[in-house]
Amino acid sequence: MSNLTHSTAWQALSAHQTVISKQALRGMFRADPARFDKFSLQLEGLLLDYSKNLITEETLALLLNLARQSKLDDWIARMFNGEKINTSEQRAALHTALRAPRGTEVNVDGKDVMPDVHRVLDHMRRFSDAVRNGSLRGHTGKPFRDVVNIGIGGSALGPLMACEALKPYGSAQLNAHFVSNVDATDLAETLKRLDPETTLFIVSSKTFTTQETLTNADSARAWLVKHLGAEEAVARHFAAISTNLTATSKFGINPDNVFEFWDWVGGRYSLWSAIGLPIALYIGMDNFEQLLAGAHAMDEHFRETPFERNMPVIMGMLGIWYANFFDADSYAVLPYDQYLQHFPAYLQQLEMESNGKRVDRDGHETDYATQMVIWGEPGTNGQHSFYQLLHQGTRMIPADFLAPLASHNPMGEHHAMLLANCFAQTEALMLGKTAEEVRAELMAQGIGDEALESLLPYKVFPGNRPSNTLLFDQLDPRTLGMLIALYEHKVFVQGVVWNINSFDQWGVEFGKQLAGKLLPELQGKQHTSSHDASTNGLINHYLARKS
Ligand code: G6Q
Repeated sequence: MSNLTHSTAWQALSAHQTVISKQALRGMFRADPARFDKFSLQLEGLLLDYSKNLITEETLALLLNLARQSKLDDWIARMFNGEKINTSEQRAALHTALRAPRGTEVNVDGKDVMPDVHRVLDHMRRFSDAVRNGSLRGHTGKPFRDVVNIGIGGSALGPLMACEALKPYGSAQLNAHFVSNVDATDLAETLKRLDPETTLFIVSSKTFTTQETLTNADSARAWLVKHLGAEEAVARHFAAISTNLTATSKFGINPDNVFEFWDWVGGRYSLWSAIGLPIALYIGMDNFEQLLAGAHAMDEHFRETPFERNMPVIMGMLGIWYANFFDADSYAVLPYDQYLQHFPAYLQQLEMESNGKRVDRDGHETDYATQMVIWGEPGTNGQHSFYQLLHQGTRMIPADFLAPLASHNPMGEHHAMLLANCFAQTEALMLGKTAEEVRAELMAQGIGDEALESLLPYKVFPGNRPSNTLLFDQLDPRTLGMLIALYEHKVFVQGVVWNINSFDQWGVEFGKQLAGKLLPELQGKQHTSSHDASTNGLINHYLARKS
């Protein structure tokens, strides 16, 4: 048994689970009319209602004991202070510094990183203003109309999600596009719609060695040069964001268009850095700074607030409750906001790449579960497909429901309907429908005894299915910043309790090596026998069909 599962706090939760699992949320609400007030929190315009969880005040106290036992407060201080908490890569994890206000001091290796952070933000402002006001133009003198971000994973998902989420703040003159996949279809379908004279490419890559990104960037450059008939056009139509300035200059990017960031910014935590340039171009730098300010407000909340009222701590510990004491293995994120359509995909990377690990900080395999599978789709669409399983499947799937109180697109009764669906779903998941209720319903419909009894089991809903609801006034840049930072810190809390390093990603690095190794075999003609039978079979089938 590991120290964690052996610990008093863990054992107390285990014992408590057997008590709670016999109780029903219905009853808990009936017994305590103040449950919403007890189990909800507010930060500015963001409300977290966590009352529809399988918890009592005692549960919460026990969960927070576990957080304390894990020395969460020390870890929070270590992260914010720039300690090298990403031990397997010997790096700090300082995304919080990227959104700290001017005048703050944050040291890494004895050097204050904040002047560099603000130097790059100033550069982003100059560049995005110039592109947006048309003073920076393409090779033929036309203003830019389309920005294509070429990047993958952490160098794409954040900006893609944020540009979609903040569309109401987006420029009418400038469109943002995202090309990630090495499948040429991604680039080809994007370029089909674009005019090379008015297209700006941003090559986003922390390492500037990622196969997909460099391949797409080469092909985009060839397209541009072919259509504009001049190699010099590249200097005006390409910008780069990277920690690897040698590689960007080798690619031929004009140094004035290179935006730097640093190894203490993890890919999936990088949208606050220069990686956010497509966001700044699309919504303007003032709005981008609002996004940073929202995240900073959440940072301050996370750092300063006692655990009992700390949103990321509460959300993180509830996740631990279900993953480790109820054996939940997946978690749904269900935004009732079309603009948040990419939010579940963004969180998939943030959560699963950070905490999808089975070896703890001491190098031992864990004897407890870690990250749950994260998935989701915007409501109400999901209600017409997978919600069936949420209501009546055999698994417990905790869920976060997110919704704005006001729509950017007020139209008839749409928004009231949207919210009615959101609230009705969490209520139904919690309450379920008992056999008595179903019987009464069927009798009222005049269904005869025999038919009624045979139909009854299918119409019963067990309920007791937990959810959080996050409500916010409207999805604006500041609120989005708060939301993203809330989930970043929730992930951190869980990583601390699970005693894992949330900031490395050896599984992703492994994938990068593998593709490079196999490529020459597909490019050649030689029959292969160096792999397992399945892989040999697939390669040889491809080679035979190719020729
Ligand atoms: C993020 C991961 C990964 C990374 C991509 C792109 O945390 O490390 O998703 O962002 O593999 O890497 P580059 O930015 O180096 O191209």
